[in-house]
Amino acid sequence: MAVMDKIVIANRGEIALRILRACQAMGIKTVALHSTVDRNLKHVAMADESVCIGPASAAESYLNVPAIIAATEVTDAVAIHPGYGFLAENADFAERVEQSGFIFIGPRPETIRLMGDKISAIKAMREAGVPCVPGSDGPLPEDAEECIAIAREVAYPVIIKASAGGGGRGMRVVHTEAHLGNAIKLARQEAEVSFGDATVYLEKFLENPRHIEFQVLSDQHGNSIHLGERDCSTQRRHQKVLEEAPAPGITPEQRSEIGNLCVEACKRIAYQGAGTFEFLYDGGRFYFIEMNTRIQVEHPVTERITGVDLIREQILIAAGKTLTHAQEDIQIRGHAIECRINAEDPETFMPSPGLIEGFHAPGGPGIRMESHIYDGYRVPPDYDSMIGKIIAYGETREIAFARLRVALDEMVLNGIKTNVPLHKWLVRDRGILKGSFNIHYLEKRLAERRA
Ligand code: MV4
Repeated sequence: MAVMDKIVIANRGEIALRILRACQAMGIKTVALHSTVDRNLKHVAMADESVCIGPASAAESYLNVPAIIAATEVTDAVAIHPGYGFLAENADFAERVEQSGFIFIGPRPETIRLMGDKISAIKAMREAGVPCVPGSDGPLPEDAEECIAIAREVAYPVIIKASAGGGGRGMRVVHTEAHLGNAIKLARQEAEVSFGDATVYLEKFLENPRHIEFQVLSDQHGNSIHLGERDCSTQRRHQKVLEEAPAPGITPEQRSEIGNLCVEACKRIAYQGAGTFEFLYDGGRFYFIEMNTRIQVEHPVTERITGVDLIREQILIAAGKTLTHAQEDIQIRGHAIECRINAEDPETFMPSPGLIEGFHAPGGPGIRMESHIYDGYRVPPDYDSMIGKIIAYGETREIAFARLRVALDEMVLNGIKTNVPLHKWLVRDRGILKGSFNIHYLEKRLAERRA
């Protein structure tokens, strides 16, 4: 008997296919929900059932809560997997799923809500002993003088962030006291317009940090484990481009120190499911900034170096099973690097949807390609431009890069523009190969290339 009878996949593209494969391997029946333009998705063809839930516009399909609940009811499924993006971190959706009598494959709605509000997330983590960035430790007060005093205490430069924000939206850096008042005013206005919540907080601005995140799994019976970290510093405009695990230069001692703090925090808040603790890493120290309550795009690098199937674990946890692995079972072995393949112009980064006229996936030892594309598939213009990921593994970081270079050269993907040329350049870049980068590295190298 399977742990669940039937799961609805409320997502599209590569992650929908990834979830479908996990379900099939677990003997779970699948329902693919899709928009009108997504009838030709690979996982739709492979699923036991499929339901069209609306037009191309995500607001009317992948974000259409009544349509998703109705489709789950008519297909008699027991659970909904939200994937990433869309409704994955929407607490109201998770609540509606539960109220309708279905299992939401993810954390409890209260946990999603707690972490969605960045001030409450930081407060919870600070109380749990997770190191955070020095800052206002709560919302900035209305009073200008009080704000000035807080910023002075923290010391410039500081950053103003929207509590309802995250992922880089609604932030303002302030270098001197003369600019503080105006920056707070503008940040509040932006936050109100973007999120309908003007609450902002302040942190010390770290100038050249790396972005390192820890993967956790936590079941409904008080068991939590961490699966080490990923370095996601190589990004452009808050879009990750290359991710790797483990993070270059992080020692086993640092890994278990921070990993164990994340585990303790999970136990304390009774976290359920897969999650990610995001840190900035600067001057040899970790500073918690946000928690993601979803499965992430870059989860395969962690899967590759730990041997854990994270989607399978998400489903088992949601079914009420205990974690498959104890912390002592988790060993980090080798190195994995992921590059995100986007349908976009490699120079301008403009989306480049259209017909894929020739596709040959790379392969060989240590190469995994996660993609829903196939010969004759048309990439629609309506959604995110990511069309797949190549994950390269090696016993060493050098071997992983060598295999990734071969895989990128080997892949054939014609008909549309992609960022593959950008990746071919990056995997030969001195700074990337040395592992000497931070969150600004890619944008600096792109500016140098233009000059
Ligand atoms: C910061 C920071 C520097 N200091 N917080 C951007 C995304 C959001 N998750 C948090 N972000 C940042 N927060 C302090 N106190 C710099 C960034 C940041 C960043 C962080 C991670 C990855 C890429 C980034 C790019 C620009 C700024």
